[in-house]
Amino acid sequence: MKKAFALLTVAAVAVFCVLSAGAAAPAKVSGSVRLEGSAPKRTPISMAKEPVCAAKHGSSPALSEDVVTDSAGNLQNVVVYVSAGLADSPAAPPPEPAVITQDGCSYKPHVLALQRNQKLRIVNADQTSHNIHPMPESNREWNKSQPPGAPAFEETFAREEVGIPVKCNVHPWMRAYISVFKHPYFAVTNESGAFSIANLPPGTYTISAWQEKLGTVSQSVTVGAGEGKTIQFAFKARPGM
Ligand SMILES: [Cu+2]
Repeated sequence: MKKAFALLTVAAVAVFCVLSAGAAAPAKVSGSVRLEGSAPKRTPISMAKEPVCAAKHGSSPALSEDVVTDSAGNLQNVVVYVSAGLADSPAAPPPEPAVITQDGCSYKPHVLALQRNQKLRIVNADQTSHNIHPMPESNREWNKSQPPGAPAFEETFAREEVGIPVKCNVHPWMRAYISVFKHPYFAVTNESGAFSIANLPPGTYTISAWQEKLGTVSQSVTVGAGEGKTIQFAFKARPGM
């Protein structure tokens, strides 16, 4: 009888260990975003008014970045993020800053995502002055001038907000978009339109994809412990976009 009880205890502990290990195993949602229909042609940006930037681009001028696809129609610069389904527990921002660089009178990256209160480091790599000016709806608006050779500076955004437009008060063609999240479950699609959101707690989520010209599309996905799911998003090309 004692032996049987001991065996039962061992079995119970084993089951508990397996269950708790399973519950702790994070899930992953990855996939890609594409544009259905023909992508608009990217147009060259004239930087004649800023010769140091024009010279940086040489014989291949910078191209418009509002819709960027590869030859298969995969969309770059789409922000993919969990928009519903997470427990509302605040996530501490990562210690390393996100970085945006003004280089050749373009913002690199063109689309950036970070956590609220995570530092955003702003770098001027050009031999000219820039004036970075985010235009948020629910965060604090600011704009700062950065002469050539000036040190990088840091700013933060306190509230969740998707697609904050950023302009340069000196160079009207410069445009970037910053998205701020209260959790770490977001990604920006790469040149192949791919994204990956890892370390998700198992659950059912609404995943949204935001593109500056095309808006937002969403879908629901359920991931179990340790599970990886692949999902696809598609935007439809509109005439004259
Ligand atoms: Cu500028």
